[in-house]
Amino acid sequence: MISIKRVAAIQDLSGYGKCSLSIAIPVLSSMNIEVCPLPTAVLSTHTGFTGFNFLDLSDSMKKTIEHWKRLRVNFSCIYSGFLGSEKQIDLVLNFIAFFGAKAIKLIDPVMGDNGRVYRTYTKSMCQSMKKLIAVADIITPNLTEAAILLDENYPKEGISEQQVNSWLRRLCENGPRYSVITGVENGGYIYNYAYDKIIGSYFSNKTKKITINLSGTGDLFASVLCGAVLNDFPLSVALEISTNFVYSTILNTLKSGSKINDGLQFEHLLHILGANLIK
Ligand code: PXL
Repeated sequence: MISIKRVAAIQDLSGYGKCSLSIAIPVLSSMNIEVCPLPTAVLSTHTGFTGFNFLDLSDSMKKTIEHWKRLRVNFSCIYSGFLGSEKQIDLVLNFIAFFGAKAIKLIDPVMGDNGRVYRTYTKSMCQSMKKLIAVADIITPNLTEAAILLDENYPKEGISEQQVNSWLRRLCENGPRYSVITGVENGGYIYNYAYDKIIGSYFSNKTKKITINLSGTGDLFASVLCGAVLNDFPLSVALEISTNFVYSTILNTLKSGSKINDGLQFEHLLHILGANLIK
């Protein structure tokens, strides 16, 4: 019998521009993980476009969760990303309380980037996100989100490694074993940093900064990390796999000549994720 690990992926479904579920489903599937999508919202595009259509699915989520509860579905992992409303943070907390005992809880506290909060995120949603990371095992904020979670100002002029390490420790204080801070720019490189509070170890990986920020990279990073952890790679290796895959994808996107708004072009590279699994 070939067993498969199952992930509840709680994120939006955006039709054009590639983010959230349109990244998580192909990435995790190509890493031999079954994805059960629990869409938080349906959008025509991600919120970086003007005039996007946004359908909040909080009520539908509630019914789906009740159905899954009756079916007693088992999940190896609960992975949340972009949430559509404050109510949904409570729904995810409730989901974790019911399904989370044996599952790895990976919370990507999607709220903003480059020092700016996404348009649909209110101040009180950002505050409530602190409750959600408290029940996580792994969190993957970018620098903007880490600053929000720690009530710090966004470090516009950059941040030292010592300071990042202090932020990583503080992010773990209220819950998660592992904290990751993604996309920290320094000296022409982009760093992803991680901390394991049980072992007390810090890890980092860097790649050359080759472009302005492309949207969806945080979602791609978190999805690959999720798949690597579920394939039993230690966090340090999972970090390296995710960092390298995001870098290859950015290179591929630029090479393809596709417009920035078309989103990340990762499809040609998915086979690499499968190949990584052969140990
Ligand atoms: O990439 C994060 C993200 C996810 N989902 C939606 C978004 C964004 C960022 O803009 O708008 C709908």
